[in-house]
Amino acid sequence: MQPKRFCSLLICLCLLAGAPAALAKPTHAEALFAAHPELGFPLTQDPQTDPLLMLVNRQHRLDARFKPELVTPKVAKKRGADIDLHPEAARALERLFDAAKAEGLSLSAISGYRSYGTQRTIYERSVERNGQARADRMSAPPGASEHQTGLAMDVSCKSLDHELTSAFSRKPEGKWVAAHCSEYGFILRYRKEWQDITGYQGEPWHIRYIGPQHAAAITALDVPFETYHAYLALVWQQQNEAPAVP
Ligand code: DAL
Ligand code: ZN
Repeated sequence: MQPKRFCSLLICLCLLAGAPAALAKPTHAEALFAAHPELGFPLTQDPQTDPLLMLVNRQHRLDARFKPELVTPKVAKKRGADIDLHPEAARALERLFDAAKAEGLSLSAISGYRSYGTQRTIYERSVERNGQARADRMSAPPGASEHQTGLAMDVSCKSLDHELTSAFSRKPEGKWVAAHCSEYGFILRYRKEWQDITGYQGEPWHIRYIGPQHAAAITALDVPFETYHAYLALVWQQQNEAPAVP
């Protein structure tokens, strides 16, 4: 290449590397923020440090020693299941199970808090049984599971013999959970249409507590938690921007 053309190419590349945000494609969160600059309620805490909004996935992992405060919710469960949860999530789960019961539905709790070590065992077994690629679509490596936060619960029902299967989404219990869990502060964390973002195939049984206000907002926006979390950072930034000096 002629030196002159090479220089022009170099200048172009440099300009692109330092391109202003306007040239870059907006992220989903930025587009969401442009369409919905108001959340509808004020954020009282920085979403990045709010313990109930903790984002845990492969990119945001927990330390092996992380262990939340835990209590055992008083709900129906599979025999022998470990269903401890963070206290606020546990109370909310009790309300959710009571409401389902009042509708004649029989939910069962299958798996709540899991330590780093327990998650490692589950993940390694899944890799052995299913191979790396398949295991990675179903199971989180240690440190990357929401179950370590104490804010996630896997739920099933009697008629499925308490199994965690995609058939749950077609059962009255699964439909009810999908339609009503946000009223109790939970979200369906892994919808199958979001697998490119969450990394996991659909899990209609995995619910995550984030509190009723955020659960209502994210449900209305119909986005995965990864996107909502990034969106909240933009809302927080706007909320805390100093007002312009006249
Ligand atoms: N099955 C979910 C992704 C977990 O292992 O936490
Ligand atoms: Zn789960």
